[in-house]
Parts: sequence; structure tokens; C-alpha cells
Amino acid sequence: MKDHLVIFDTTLRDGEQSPGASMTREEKLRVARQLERMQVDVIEAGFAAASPGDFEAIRSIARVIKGATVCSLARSSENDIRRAGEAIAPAASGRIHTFIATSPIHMEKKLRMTPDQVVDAAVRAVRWAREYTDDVEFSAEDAVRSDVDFLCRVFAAAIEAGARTINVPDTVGYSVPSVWGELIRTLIERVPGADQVVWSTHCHNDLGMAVANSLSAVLAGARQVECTINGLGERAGNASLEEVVMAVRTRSDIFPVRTRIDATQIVPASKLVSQITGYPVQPNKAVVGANAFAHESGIHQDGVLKHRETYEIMRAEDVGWAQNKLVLGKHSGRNAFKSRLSALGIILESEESLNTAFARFKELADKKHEIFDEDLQALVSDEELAPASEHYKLVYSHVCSETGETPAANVTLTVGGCEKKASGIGSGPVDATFKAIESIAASGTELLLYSVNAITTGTDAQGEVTVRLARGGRIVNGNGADTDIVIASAKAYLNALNKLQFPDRVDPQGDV
Ligand SMILES: [Mn+2]
Repeated sequence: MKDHLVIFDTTLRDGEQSPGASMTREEKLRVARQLERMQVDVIEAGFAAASPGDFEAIRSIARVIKGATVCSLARSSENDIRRAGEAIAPAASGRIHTFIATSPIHMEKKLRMTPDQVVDAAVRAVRWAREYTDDVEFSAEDAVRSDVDFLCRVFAAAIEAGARTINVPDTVGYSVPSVWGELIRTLIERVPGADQVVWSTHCHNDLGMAVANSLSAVLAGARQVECTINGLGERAGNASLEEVVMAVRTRSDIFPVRTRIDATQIVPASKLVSQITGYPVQPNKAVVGANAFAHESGIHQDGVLKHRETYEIMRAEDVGWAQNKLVLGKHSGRNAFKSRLSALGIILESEESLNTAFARFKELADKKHEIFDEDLQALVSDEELAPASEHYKLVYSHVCSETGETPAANVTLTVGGCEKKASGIGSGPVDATFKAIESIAASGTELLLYSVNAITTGTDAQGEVTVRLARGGRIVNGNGADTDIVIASAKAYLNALNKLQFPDRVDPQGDV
């Protein structure tokens, strides 16, 4: 009989802390619904005290999600914990995840607290959290650089105060598998009350070992792994959910645990998160990369055709690859469209927004005869920023690209409802378009990244463009999709400018 391994997904909290990856409430809801469908155990939906927007997003997710525990992160201050408690209040099952730093460097330089004060603060935090829910998780930030005796002391105090899950994070991605496993084993042996809690690990990927360290922790007795879709997260990211889940499943001869994850939902989840955040997945990424399965690449094809196990240890369809099939076409009706959306977990709030989306679907189906799930996701992503909240909007564009001539663009935008026209020239049609837009917006931003990906195959595929802009230390990603990549580019640029119109979350000054 195998133990249950709790999959704690923090795509919406740690993942969202990647530069430019912040998501709107609607986007977070879509990801949360997909996580629920994939049957993760816990969804860390955000950091309630970070901003009113994050608070609202957690509350909305807590209201909607029934099949997973909804969690908010909170520092150990009373205000943070009360905000987290209020945010998760509507949940069928809610958790508060509170943390405090325990390494000498963090205690001295950041918290300016003595070890005794840190233990007291941890105990108070867990007790406040228990006023809202029995399901309280405690993390020792920067555990990797903390003294083991002190970790034992603070964890014992947190358990005594009522924590049910004890999380050991490698906040800075410094550990290696043998050392990390040994630390978990030591803590489980030495901490009084260790047998009454679930031990958890949260590993960062700065040295590329987040998944390996997490799995080593599982072999040492951890029964919760904190991870993200596509390994998204601060800096080099977190342990990737799909790799942890498929390692445990594929090597069930080694791991004494099983998850309840529906693996066929992994690839759809990966694509959704990539599309919403604008973080593409590298082709050779394990499990979810386009080349992850041998039959996709020519060289092994012969061997695979003769006998699949020659090169494959997993089946592409088991993780959801086979689902990329034609779903809708030009003649599909409103009901077929609506039911396909709801199968994808996309619930449009009003009949009016369904009508708008359906009109856009028809438009797209005229240009591109086969419509795939990915096209529908992109269409809805494009639709979601309600026109009323869009400061900049593309009305018209005309672009000339001719051999031997300088590319030129004319654009018409509405800016806060007023129509403005401009033209620009550039080294290519996209460059000319961006210059024309800038001559209206004068945003003072720096372009950090421009990328185009084909959403599906074929030259009639929609191009999905990501534009990353920086201004005054703030970074946003804009996305746009269209069968015309110049128009997709203009949409992505305007989407980024629109995101800069909204105030950002405050820097939470702390992370596990
Ligand atoms: Mn983290």
C-alpha cells in the first residue's frame, strides 16, 4: 500500500512572482479550474496581503474550487494572517501557509530579530492562523541555510502551536539531492511531534536540481511536494509539477508513494499556463516540451515504430499529448462552441461575452479552417481584458513590406476612448508598427523580449506573440494572438501597455 503524496501547486503564487507573469483574477481562475481538473491536492492561489487584487483573486478561487484545498501565503504578521484567513473563508477546504525566515543571514539582516523572537513569532502566527482553519502550514524560509538544531526547535514549536504541515524550503536553490534528503530524514527523526504532521518540501531550481531535491525529500519521508506547472517561479523557477508527478509514477518501483493527479491534464495545463504568462516551454523540456516524446523526432522514429519501448519510458497520450485534435470548424454552432469551452474549463460569465467570443470564433474560422483547443484558449485570453478596461485599443493597421523598400506602418488606436492615428518606419513590419504605436503612447518603456510562436501547426496557424516591457523597475508581459503575426504583435504590445496602466502588487519582501 503506497502513501499518498500531496501535490501542492504554487503556480498562482510562486510562479506568478516570475517577472511579468502576474495574472489577472480571470486568468488565475482559469488556471485554478485546470488545476482542479488535474486533481492537485492544494492550490496556493496567492499572497492575500500583497495587494487587493491578489486578495480578490484568492477569494474568487476559494468560492469556485471544490475539488482542491485553496491556500493563501502569509508572513507571520497578524495583518497578513487575517487577510489570508478572510481570503480563504469561502473555500470548501482552506489552508493558511505562514512562514518566517530561520537562517542567521535572514534573521539578522532582514528581520532584525533574535532566534528567540523568531520562535515566538512563528508560534503566534500559527495560533492566529488556527483561528481561521485547522489546516495550517508552516514554512521556515531559507531552511537550507539554517542551523539544524534551530530548525528542530522552531518546527517543534510550530507543531505544538497547531501546524499540520511543515514545509522545508530550499528558498535559494542551493542544495543537492543527497544533502537535502538527509536534512529531511534528520528533521523527521528529531522534531518532537514529527509523526503528527505532513512533511513538505519546496525547492528552487537555481542549480537545476529542484526536482531531484524534491524527489530525494520524498524518499526521505516527505509526503507533500510544492511545485509549479512548467517549473515556473522566481529566478530559475520551482520544481516542475509534471516532472515530479511522472517520475513518481514511472518509477513506482522506487517511490513508495502515489499521487491522485490525472496526468492526461498535464499538457493542457502546461499550454494554458504558458499562454497566459507568456513564458514559452522549451522544446526539449521533460514531459511537456514539444520534442519530449521520441516519436516526435525523426531520428528514433524507426525504432519507435518497430517497438515503442525502444525509446519511450512514458506514453505521450498518458500526459495529454494525444488530445491535440481538430475540435471545431467553420460550421460549428454556438452550442458546440460553448460546450467545447466548458470542457476546457472556460466559463464565460455572461451571454454577452459568449456572443462576443463566438463572433470572434467565426471570424477566426473564416481565416483558419481548423480550430484547435489551443486556438480557443488564445481567443478567450484575447477576449478577457474587457474592452471597457482597455486604455489602448487597436482599431486599424496597414503595413507595407516590399523588397528593397523601408517597411512602413500606419496605425489607428483608441487611447482612453479617443481615436489617434500615427505612422512609423522600421527595420521590419513589426518594428515599424511598434514605432507607430510608440509615437502615440510615448510610454517610456524598454522592450525586454519579443517572441512569436505558432499556436498550432501549418502556415495558417495563429501566431502567439509575447512582448515584455519594463518601466521604472516594473516588468509586464503582453500577449496577442492572430493569424496575422503583425496584428498579433500590435495586440501584444498594446496588451503590455494596458497592463502598465494598472497598479502593481506591493513587493511582499519574503518568499519561501
Ligand atoms: Mn519559492
